[in-house]
Amino acid sequence: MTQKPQAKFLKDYLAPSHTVDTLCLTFELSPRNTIVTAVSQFVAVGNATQLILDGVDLELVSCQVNGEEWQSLEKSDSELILSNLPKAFELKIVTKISPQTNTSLEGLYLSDGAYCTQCEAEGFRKITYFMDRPDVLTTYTVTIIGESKYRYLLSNGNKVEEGSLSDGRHFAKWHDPHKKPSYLFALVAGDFDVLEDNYSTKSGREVKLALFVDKGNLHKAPHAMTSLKKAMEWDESRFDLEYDLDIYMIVAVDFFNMGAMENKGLNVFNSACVLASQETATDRDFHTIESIVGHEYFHNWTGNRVTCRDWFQLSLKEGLTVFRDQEFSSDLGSRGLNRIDAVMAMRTHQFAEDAGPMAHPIRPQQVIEMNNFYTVTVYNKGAEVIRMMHTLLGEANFQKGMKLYFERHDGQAVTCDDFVNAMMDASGVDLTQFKLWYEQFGTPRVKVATEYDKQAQTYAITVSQSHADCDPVKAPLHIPFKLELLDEQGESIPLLTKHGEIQRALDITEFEQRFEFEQVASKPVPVLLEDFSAPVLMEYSYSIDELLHILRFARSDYARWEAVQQIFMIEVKRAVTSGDFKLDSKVLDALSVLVETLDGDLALLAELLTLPTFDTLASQFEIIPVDKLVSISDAFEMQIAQSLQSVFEHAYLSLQDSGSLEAKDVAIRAFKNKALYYLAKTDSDSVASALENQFSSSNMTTKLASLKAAVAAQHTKVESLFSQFDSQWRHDSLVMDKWFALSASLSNDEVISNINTLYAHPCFDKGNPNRVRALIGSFARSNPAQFHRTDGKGYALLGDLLVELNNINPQNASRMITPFMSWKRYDETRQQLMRAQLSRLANLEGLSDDLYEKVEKALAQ
Ligand code: B3K
Ligand code: ZN
Repeated sequence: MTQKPQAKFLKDYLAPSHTVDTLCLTFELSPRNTIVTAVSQFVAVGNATQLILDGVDLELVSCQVNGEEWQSLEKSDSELILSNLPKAFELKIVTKISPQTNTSLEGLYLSDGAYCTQCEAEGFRKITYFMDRPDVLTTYTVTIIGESKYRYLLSNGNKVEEGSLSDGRHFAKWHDPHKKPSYLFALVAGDFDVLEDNYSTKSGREVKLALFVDKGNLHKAPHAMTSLKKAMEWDESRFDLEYDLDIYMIVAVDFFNMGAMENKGLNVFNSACVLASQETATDRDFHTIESIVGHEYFHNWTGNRVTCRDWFQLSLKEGLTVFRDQEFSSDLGSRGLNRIDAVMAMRTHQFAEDAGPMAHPIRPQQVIEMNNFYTVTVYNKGAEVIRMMHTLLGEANFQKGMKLYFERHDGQAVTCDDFVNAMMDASGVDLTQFKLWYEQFGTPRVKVATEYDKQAQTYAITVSQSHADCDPVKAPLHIPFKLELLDEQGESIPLLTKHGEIQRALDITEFEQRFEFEQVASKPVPVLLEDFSAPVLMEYSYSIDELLHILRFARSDYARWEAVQQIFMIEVKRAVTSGDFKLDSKVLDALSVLVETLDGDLALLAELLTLPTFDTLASQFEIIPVDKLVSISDAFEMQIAQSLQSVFEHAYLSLQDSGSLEAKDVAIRAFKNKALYYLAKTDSDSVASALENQFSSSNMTTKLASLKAAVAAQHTKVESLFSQFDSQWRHDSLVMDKWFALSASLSNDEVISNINTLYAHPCFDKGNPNRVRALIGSFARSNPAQFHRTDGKGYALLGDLLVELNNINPQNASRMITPFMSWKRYDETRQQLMRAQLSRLANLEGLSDDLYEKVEKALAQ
């Protein structure tokens, strides 16, 4: 019997037994027989005579210590243990690997014929035996030898040599002057089209920029290049951080498990996060690309120059870098819209993770498969934790903290505590209690009660925090609680207390705290937890009128959007209990006024007109009333469509974008597409031609919106639009992902057999994570009615796929299992059906560690 996978614990951390001075790697590339020679200089720390190296799926060819074939070695599936070693020695290890059969997309693999690597978190061990842990930093020199058809031979740092070999192959040698951990190593070999550019840093370093894309895709590269230059400039101006090598390369590949990877000087990107033209990509894609290019670039300091001591500290680099990319997007674009995006991710996905079997603190304490912890908790909640520090300290102190962090830790592998300590020491703000955010998991609840005293003209708010759904509960959390008080006219009331005016936020440090505001002339409407100033569930019973007041007057765009979301939530909950699916007419009137006046930012207006997603609504219920939620959302949307039909028609016809990517045009498109979405539901005569008209556009945002509207309205045009799209875009699989996603979200009974047919579509490939996510990910996520069918066919579809993916690509399988993780939140019938799929996986021969960890936790509930 094979042993069950074992968890690793943060508390067991031990510093490495050896340091490694330099590592010289030579790759002789061949699809099934790549030879990797690793020569490194080891020095024992203390008296260690034994060295444990990680290695998986490697064929050991030879192992020499100081030039001698080493006999004292033991080999297992995952380790090579060398004994009787001298204090300092040179180790030469030769291994053989097979990139072609590596479908896990981790280690060295082939993506459409090009060699590429993915080493984070623990993929370097699939390349050679090494101490594959982030606290072993060393200087890399890499020689790549390959056939001449692999025109570009790339690795980290600077190219120091290149040439031809007598057998017709060629080679390139790279040296990275910055010490780095193995997870940041990268190699790429292939033939590409290259977009080149330059950037001069503010201190005058000339940096060559190069973006490598598949042949024929050069016209889709400029946006990523522009984004990169914007990111470099922004990091200089906001964080005073400059780039530190002479070249920065980005390679786009089709087969990639995530969005992108920040390897030093050589980022590898999922082509979906690089390639964009207005014919093939939506405005949303353009935005995402800018933010991911920024994110990977920002890692150069927050992640690469200062890295993590161990993987439990992942949020040290990811939470901080997400915070930085969010700020980048907000400084360059709309702060309000970016905040809405961030909060949606938190409330829809992170709160669900916190409420499920995989709940973990932003610094997990135990892990079986590290790849399972690249989560919304570590990333997005991690970013919220950084944002709270930013709120508590203010921008100036926060920047002082960043500066001190780099002064202290540049070139080191450190912990989350080191980061918080730098913030604390630089600002003088005590963050001792705040550190609990790194330990506690679960979503805290914050209850608010208010009292107005007309005579005394005081307004008191009592804030209490509870942690019933969290673990471990030791003490109250330190919560920055932002708020605005609106008077009857919608003016902001100054927050005057006995101790002076509140500027930034209320400091909540106790289980219950009362604040009293003075000189409040009339009963205010409070905008509580403004800008989602802490990742908590806020409980306060607003009336619809108060929320409409906030919608009209709040200073924060986020708060206005949040007010509408709350209104929808209240209405949905009411409808679930009462069975009356009629939206309050006050709400329809208010929305109608917004559309009529087309007041303010149109992109925000489009968001204001969007109902919370199924998952967001579901998060409000202990047992999710699937069928009711689907019917209520449909009914509400239909009422909005019908009662706003004429204002939508008018707005739709009166607005025209000029086709650019300027914010103004993007906003017009967003709003018009929302209008079309609703108009399609009314099925008026003019709609069919509007749909066709938009569909014929060469702008993908406009075109796709028409297909989306037709799908949501189940319009008679759907079929013909689908087949036109297929024949137009079959040659471009990234565009076809949009088509796969929409095909899977069609809410009719044929969708499952349709998906089974689509598996055979020439563009589809189960080995490609983008395709799988587009088709099956969308089905499970955005087709609740069909995925949760009570005959279990939706669950079986996902279950079958997971069984296959377990062998092909465990990381992707593990990502795709998410919908099953919340099986306990459904009714008895659905619970049993989902449980059956989980048990089927639990009994699978050769279950990967990735799936094992999740399946076990799900079933243990
Ligand atoms: N650091 C990578 C993610 C690696 C995921 C490994 N399973 C991308 C990023 O967060 O920037
Ligand atoms: Zn990252």
